[in-house]
Amino acid sequence: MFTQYSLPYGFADLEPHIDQLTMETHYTKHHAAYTNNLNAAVEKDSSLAGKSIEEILSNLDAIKDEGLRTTIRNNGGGFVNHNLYFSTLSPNPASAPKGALLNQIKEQYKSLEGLQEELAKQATGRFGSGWAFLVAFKDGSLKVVNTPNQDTPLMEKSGGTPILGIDVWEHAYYLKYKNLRADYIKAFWKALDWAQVELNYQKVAY
Ligand code: MN3
Repeated sequence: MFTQYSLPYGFADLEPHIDQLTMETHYTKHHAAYTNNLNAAVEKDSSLAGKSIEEILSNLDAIKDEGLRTTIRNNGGGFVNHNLYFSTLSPNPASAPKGALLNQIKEQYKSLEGLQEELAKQATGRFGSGWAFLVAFKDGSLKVVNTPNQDTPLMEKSGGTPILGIDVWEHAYYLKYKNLRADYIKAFWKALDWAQVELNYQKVAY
Protein backbone atom coordinates (compact mmCIF):
# COMPACT_ATOMS: atom_id res chain seq x y z
CA MET A 1 0.00 0.00 0.00
CA PHE A 2 1.55 3.25 -1.13
CA THR A 3 0.71 6.37 0.85
CA GLN A 4 0.83 9.96 -0.30
CA TYR A 5 3.53 12.16 1.21
CA SER A 6 1.81 14.07 3.99
CA LEU A 7 2.23 17.82 3.72
CA PRO A 8 3.91 19.50 6.70
CA TYR A 9 2.43 22.86 5.59
CA GLY A 10 -1.01 24.17 4.64
CA PHE A 11 -2.36 24.63 1.11
CA ALA A 12 -2.19 28.42 1.49
CA ASP A 13 1.31 28.50 2.96
CA LEU A 14 3.16 28.77 -0.36
CA GLU A 15 1.25 31.93 -1.33
CA PRO A 16 1.88 34.07 -3.27
CA HIS A 17 4.27 31.84 -5.24
CA ILE A 18 1.94 28.86 -5.55
CA ASP A 19 -1.70 29.65 -4.83
CA GLN A 20 -3.96 27.83 -2.40
CA LEU A 21 -6.47 26.48 -4.91
CA THR A 22 -3.73 25.06 -7.13
CA MET A 23 -2.06 23.39 -4.15
CA GLU A 24 -5.30 21.98 -2.82
CA THR A 25 -6.45 20.64 -6.19
CA HIS A 26 -3.00 19.33 -7.05
CA TYR A 27 -2.61 17.43 -3.78
CA THR A 28 -6.15 16.27 -2.97
CA LYS A 29 -7.24 15.49 -6.54
CA HIS A 30 -4.29 14.83 -8.84
CA HIS A 31 -1.76 13.32 -6.44
CA ALA A 32 -4.46 11.42 -4.54
CA ALA A 33 -5.75 9.93 -7.80
CA TYR A 34 -2.28 8.80 -8.91
CA THR A 35 -1.81 7.14 -5.51
CA ASN A 36 -5.21 5.41 -5.47
CA ASN A 37 -4.88 4.25 -9.07
CA LEU A 38 -1.38 2.90 -8.37
CA ASN A 39 -2.58 0.92 -5.35
CA ALA A 40 -5.51 -0.54 -7.30
CA ALA A 41 -3.22 -1.50 -10.20
CA VAL A 42 -0.53 -3.12 -8.08
CA GLU A 43 -3.12 -5.43 -6.53
CA LYS A 44 -3.81 -6.90 -9.97
CA ASP A 45 -0.31 -8.42 -10.30
CA SER A 46 0.81 -10.58 -7.39
CA SER A 47 4.45 -10.43 -8.54
CA LEU A 48 4.48 -6.77 -7.47
CA ALA A 49 3.43 -7.42 -3.86
CA GLY A 50 5.87 -6.03 -1.30
CA LYS A 51 8.06 -4.28 -3.86
CA SER A 52 9.15 -0.66 -3.44
CA ILE A 53 7.95 1.84 -6.00
CA GLU A 54 11.57 2.29 -7.14
CA GLU A 55 11.86 -1.47 -7.77
CA ILE A 56 8.60 -1.49 -9.71
CA LEU A 57 9.37 1.56 -11.87
CA SER A 58 12.92 0.46 -12.69
CA ASN A 59 11.59 -2.87 -13.92
CA LEU A 60 8.36 -2.03 -15.76
CA ASP A 61 9.13 -4.59 -18.48
CA ALA A 62 8.51 -7.33 -15.92
CA ILE A 63 4.80 -6.43 -15.91
CA LYS A 64 3.38 -8.74 -18.54
CA ASP A 65 -0.03 -7.16 -19.10
CA GLU A 66 0.48 -4.16 -21.40
CA GLY A 67 -2.52 -2.20 -20.12
CA LEU A 68 -1.50 -2.73 -16.51
CA ARG A 69 2.10 -1.74 -17.35
CA THR A 70 0.89 1.56 -18.81
CA THR A 71 -1.38 2.22 -15.81
CA ILE A 72 1.50 1.61 -13.39
CA ARG A 73 3.91 3.68 -15.48
CA ASN A 74 1.55 6.68 -15.43
CA ASN A 75 0.25 6.42 -11.87
CA GLY A 76 3.43 5.08 -10.24
CA GLY A 77 5.33 7.90 -11.90
CA GLY A 78 2.71 10.39 -10.75
CA PHE A 79 2.93 9.00 -7.22
CA VAL A 80 6.72 9.34 -6.81
CA ASN A 81 7.07 12.55 -8.80
CA HIS A 82 4.54 14.37 -6.61
CA ASN A 83 6.02 12.98 -3.39
CA LEU A 84 9.28 14.56 -4.52
CA TYR A 85 7.66 17.80 -5.67
CA PHE A 86 5.61 18.48 -2.54
CA SER A 87 8.43 17.44 -0.18
CA THR A 88 10.87 19.94 -1.69
CA LEU A 89 8.49 22.91 -1.37
CA SER A 90 8.35 24.91 1.86
CA PRO A 91 6.92 28.11 3.32
CA ASN A 92 10.38 28.70 4.81
CA PRO A 93 12.72 27.47 2.12
CA ALA A 94 16.51 27.57 2.20
CA SER A 95 17.31 29.79 -0.79
CA ALA A 96 20.50 27.94 -1.74
CA PRO A 97 22.21 24.61 -1.16
CA LYS A 98 25.51 24.44 0.67
CA GLY A 99 28.21 21.88 1.25
CA ALA A 100 28.75 19.02 -1.17
CA LEU A 101 25.75 19.81 -3.37
CA LEU A 102 26.75 23.43 -3.88
CA ASN A 103 30.32 22.40 -4.70
CA GLN A 104 29.08 19.91 -7.28
CA ILE A 105 26.71 22.48 -8.81
CA LYS A 106 29.56 24.97 -9.15
CA GLU A 107 31.78 22.36 -10.74
CA GLN A 108 29.22 21.37 -13.38
CA TYR A 109 27.12 24.53 -13.85
CA LYS A 110 29.48 27.31 -12.63
CA SER A 111 26.88 28.64 -10.19
CA LEU A 112 23.43 27.96 -8.73
CA GLU A 113 22.05 30.42 -11.28
CA GLY A 114 23.69 28.41 -14.04
CA LEU A 115 21.92 25.26 -12.86
CA GLN A 116 18.60 27.10 -12.49
CA GLU A 117 18.92 28.40 -16.05
CA GLU A 118 19.41 24.87 -17.36
CA LEU A 119 16.46 23.54 -15.36
CA ALA A 120 14.25 26.44 -16.49
CA LYS A 121 15.30 25.87 -20.11
CA GLN A 122 14.31 22.21 -20.00
CA ALA A 123 11.13 22.93 -18.03
CA THR A 124 9.91 25.59 -20.46
CA GLY A 125 11.11 23.59 -23.47
CA ARG A 126 9.24 20.40 -22.58
CA PHE A 127 6.38 20.30 -25.09
CA GLY A 128 3.04 19.47 -23.46
CA SER A 129 2.89 17.85 -20.04
CA GLY A 130 5.92 16.62 -18.19
CA TRP A 131 8.71 17.31 -15.77
CA ALA A 132 12.21 18.74 -15.50
CA PHE A 133 14.42 16.98 -12.99
CA LEU A 134 17.77 17.42 -11.32
CA VAL A 135 19.13 13.90 -11.07
CA ALA A 136 22.01 12.68 -8.89
CA PHE A 137 24.26 9.66 -9.27
CA LYS A 138 26.17 7.62 -6.69
CA ASP A 139 29.48 9.18 -7.77
CA GLY A 140 28.06 12.59 -6.81
CA SER A 141 27.56 13.87 -10.34
CA LEU A 142 24.40 15.70 -11.42
CA LYS A 143 22.32 15.85 -14.58
CA VAL A 144 19.34 17.92 -15.75
CA VAL A 145 16.74 16.00 -17.74
CA ASN A 146 13.13 16.37 -18.78
CA THR A 147 10.47 13.72 -19.27
CA PRO A 148 7.03 13.52 -20.87
CA ASN A 149 3.84 12.76 -18.92
CA GLN A 150 4.62 11.22 -15.51
CA ASP A 151 7.80 9.44 -16.60
CA THR A 152 10.67 9.56 -14.13
CA PRO A 153 14.41 8.94 -14.61
CA LEU A 154 13.91 6.02 -12.19
CA MET A 155 12.42 4.15 -15.18
CA GLU A 156 15.79 4.09 -16.94
CA LYS A 157 18.57 1.69 -16.01
CA SER A 158 21.19 4.45 -15.64
CA GLY A 159 18.78 7.32 -15.14
CA GLY A 160 20.00 8.26 -11.68
CA THR A 161 17.80 9.46 -8.84
CA PRO A 162 15.73 12.65 -9.06
CA ILE A 163 16.45 15.02 -6.15
CA LEU A 164 14.36 17.94 -7.44
CA GLY A 165 11.45 17.94 -9.87
CA ILE A 166 9.57 20.79 -11.52
CA ASP A 167 6.05 19.79 -12.47
CA VAL A 168 5.17 21.52 -15.75
CA TRP A 169 1.75 20.00 -16.28
CA GLU A 170 -0.74 22.84 -16.67
CA HIS A 171 -2.54 21.66 -13.50
CA ALA A 172 0.55 22.82 -11.55
CA TYR A 173 0.24 26.46 -12.60
CA TYR A 174 -2.65 27.30 -14.92
CA LEU A 175 -5.09 28.70 -12.33
CA LYS A 176 -2.64 31.46 -11.36
CA TYR A 177 -0.16 31.75 -14.23
CA LYS A 178 -2.40 30.75 -17.15
CA ASN A 179 -0.17 30.03 -20.15
CA LEU A 180 2.91 31.67 -18.59
CA ARG A 181 4.92 28.60 -17.65
CA ALA A 182 8.14 30.62 -17.33
CA ASP A 183 6.54 32.85 -14.67
CA TYR A 184 5.49 29.78 -12.68
CA ILE A 185 9.05 28.47 -12.82
CA LYS A 186 10.37 31.79 -11.47
CA ALA A 187 7.87 31.52 -8.61
CA PHE A 188 8.75 27.86 -8.04
CA TRP A 189 12.32 28.86 -7.11
CA LYS A 190 10.93 31.04 -4.32
CA ALA A 191 9.14 28.08 -2.72
CA LEU A 192 11.86 25.48 -3.35
CA ASP A 193 13.69 24.36 -0.20
CA TRP A 194 17.30 23.70 -1.17
CA ALA A 195 17.92 22.20 2.28
CA GLN A 196 15.58 19.33 1.36
CA VAL A 197 17.21 18.97 -2.07
CA GLU A 198 20.56 18.74 -0.27
CA LEU A 199 19.19 15.96 1.98
CA ASN A 200 17.96 14.13 -1.12
CA TYR A 201 21.43 14.50 -2.65
CA GLN A 202 23.14 13.12 0.44
CA LYS A 203 20.99 9.97 0.27
CA VAL A 204 22.10 9.29 -3.32
CA ALA A 205 25.72 10.40 -3.39
CA TYR A 206 27.87 8.67 -0.81
MN1 MN3 B 1 1.19 17.48 -11.02
